[in-house]
Amino acid sequence: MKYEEQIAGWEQLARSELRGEIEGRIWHTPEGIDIKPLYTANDLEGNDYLGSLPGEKPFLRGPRATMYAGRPWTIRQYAGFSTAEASNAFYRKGLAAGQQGVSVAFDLATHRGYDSSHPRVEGDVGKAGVAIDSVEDMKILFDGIPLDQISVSMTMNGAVIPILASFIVAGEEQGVPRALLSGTIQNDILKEFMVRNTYIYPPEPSMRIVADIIEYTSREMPKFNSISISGYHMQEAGATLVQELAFTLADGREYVRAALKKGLDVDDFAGRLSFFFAIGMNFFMEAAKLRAARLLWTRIMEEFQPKKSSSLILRTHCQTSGVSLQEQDPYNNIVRTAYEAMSAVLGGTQSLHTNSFDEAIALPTEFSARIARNTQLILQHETAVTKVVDPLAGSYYVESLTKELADAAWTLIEEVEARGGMTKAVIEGLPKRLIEEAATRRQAAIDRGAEVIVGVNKYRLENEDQINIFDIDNKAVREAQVDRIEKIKRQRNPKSVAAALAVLERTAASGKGNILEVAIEGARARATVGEISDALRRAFGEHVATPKVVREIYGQAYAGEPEYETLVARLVALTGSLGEKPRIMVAKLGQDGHDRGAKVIASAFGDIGFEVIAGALFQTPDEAADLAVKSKVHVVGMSSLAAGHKTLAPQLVEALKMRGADEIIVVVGGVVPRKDYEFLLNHGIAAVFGPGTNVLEAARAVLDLMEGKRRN
Ligand code: DCA
Repeated sequence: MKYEEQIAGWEQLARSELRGEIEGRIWHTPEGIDIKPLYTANDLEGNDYLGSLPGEKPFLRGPRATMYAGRPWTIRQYAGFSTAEASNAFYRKGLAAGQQGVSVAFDLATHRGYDSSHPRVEGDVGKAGVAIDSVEDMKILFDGIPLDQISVSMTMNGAVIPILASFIVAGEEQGVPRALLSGTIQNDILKEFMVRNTYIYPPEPSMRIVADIIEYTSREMPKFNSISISGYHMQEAGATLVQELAFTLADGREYVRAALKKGLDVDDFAGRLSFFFAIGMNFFMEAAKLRAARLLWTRIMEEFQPKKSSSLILRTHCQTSGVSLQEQDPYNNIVRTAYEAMSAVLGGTQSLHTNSFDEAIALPTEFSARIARNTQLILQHETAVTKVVDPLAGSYYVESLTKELADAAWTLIEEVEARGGMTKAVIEGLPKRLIEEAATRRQAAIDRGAEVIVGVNKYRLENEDQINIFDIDNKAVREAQVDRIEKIKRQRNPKSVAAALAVLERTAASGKGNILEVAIEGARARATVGEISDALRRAFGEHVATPKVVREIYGQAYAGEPEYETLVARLVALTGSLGEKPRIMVAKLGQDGHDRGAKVIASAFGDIGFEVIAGALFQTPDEAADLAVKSKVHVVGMSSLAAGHKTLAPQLVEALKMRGADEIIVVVGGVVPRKDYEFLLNHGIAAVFGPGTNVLEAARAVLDLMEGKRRN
């Protein structure tokens, strides 16, 4: 029998089993790729990418010939909290227990270039990462960790200059010359403007900083990866895998161009560009994504005509998905993370972070961090996945997916190109809008139950035991940091600090010279992270984003559904009795730039019928209260994802009171552990919406509160 006839026979069988059309079983993914129930050899027709080998162009099957059979991926757990001392102890324990590389999470004050003593960062110091104010903190952070043997990744973009400069000086003072430092600096500013928001300066000078770092590290630090071009945060913000793939690679292309513009030879730096992707729950598609990423990067790099084949290779770190973790029934997260880790490994990652099961709620405890690390150790040592290179190759499904993802991402990459490249597209806001639309669509699918999340919108437990979570005494950390800053300022030579900062400011303003090179002198003289950042602020100014909210995505997904229509009708009635639309302000306080949740809420509430005022990022409680009063809002919804809620929410309530606006209802949403609810409710917060809250339920609760107020 011919293969075609065999397939026709299968289709007949399938139709009788399904008692209907196979077409009804096609899964229309958010990527716009239709997944069929069966893939056959026919699906490989016209697929030009089959038959390549790992370690060879186009590197689809892996950047190395032997992959994990030669050396397994690096187990690199992202961590950091509280003080440098506390984080150092955590790293050393992790390394002793099998972790193979360090990955530093800095707190948001550091990210945004503020010293811990700055009044704007009171709620942020030491919370979602470690507080680093100077070389002295950096030396403590790596005390007893030999920087010539352990590679260190630092997730830093906004304050990348003072942090990398301090790291280089800390290495020197540890006896490791910069040429021997191995590791990676994230240094990927474009995605900050799109999704992550820990930028400081406007896009153009920010791109110069990226290029200066590539120039300096390619000349002085041959073992150091100058950038980690990151799609991770895009997927976390709601991007589809095609968007993540396309925008990340388009960012990469832009960075290469920025470096070439500095006069560098492509072969001098391309081999030290690295990438970073998220790995979510779509098991095969995620593995295919990494294969497609390598293929497309080779295609992009060939345009620049490098001579070395290493300049064509995409090497990547991956992290399991944070948004796939749930507060409800949290041990399920161990299972989710394990599947995601397996997918990353089958896709051929070079380095991997596995999330801890409690990370939807708080920072990992020692226990949850151990399980996360062991998830990788078990993969490396017990499952035998390291024995064979690219074991998914040849799978009809995975090869088709790889091609479909590559084709779809390429179309989007070319669209960005037609608009003049990624910097322009970012300034115009295209990627941000597309990602926010995708995020809102996905939230609607979850809220409607079209996408099942076990333990959240299906199979939910009636009673949940609370798990132990890790909390940080933010006040104590801040006091310790402030003491150390004061001590450094007493001991350093003020003249050399002032001179170094003046040179730095001039170098930045003039457009000539290398900013990192001169900043190293500042760090050596013990200028702080805040002072170095301020010198650059004086030269470059600061970036201020205007928040925009997408419309008619959430509402459309619910069109005609009774529970949605009932809510809309309640809104209409309340609008009638108020004589105006109910106004809600969505506020982001402190340095927390994670605004996916806030944007989705703003968008959905707008569709339901509220008038939504989107507050700017990084407001202080006083600034938010001013805006709320000026905008005459009925409700303020504060979104908190970086653990600042216990400090900032009560301050917001107080600030409203001081302005005689206690009638404004304040609700808090985001990553708030249950054990903090009572504290917040006792401090004037009317309701708390934790992770996994259905947006319609939140809207209903806000309406109840408003109607209750009106009845009283
Ligand atoms: N056979 C022989 N040598 C190998 C093999 C193999 N099969 N696989 C890897 N190696 C070598 C590499 O060549 C490399 O040496 P080199 O630096 O001298 O070239 C060394 O082993 C380390 O391997 P690599 O795959 O580069 O892994 P990492 O050092 O962990 O780097 C990378 C991974 C993605 C490039 C890096 O940018 C990184 O660690 N990123 C992490 C970013 C991060 O943590 N972000 C947090 C959010």
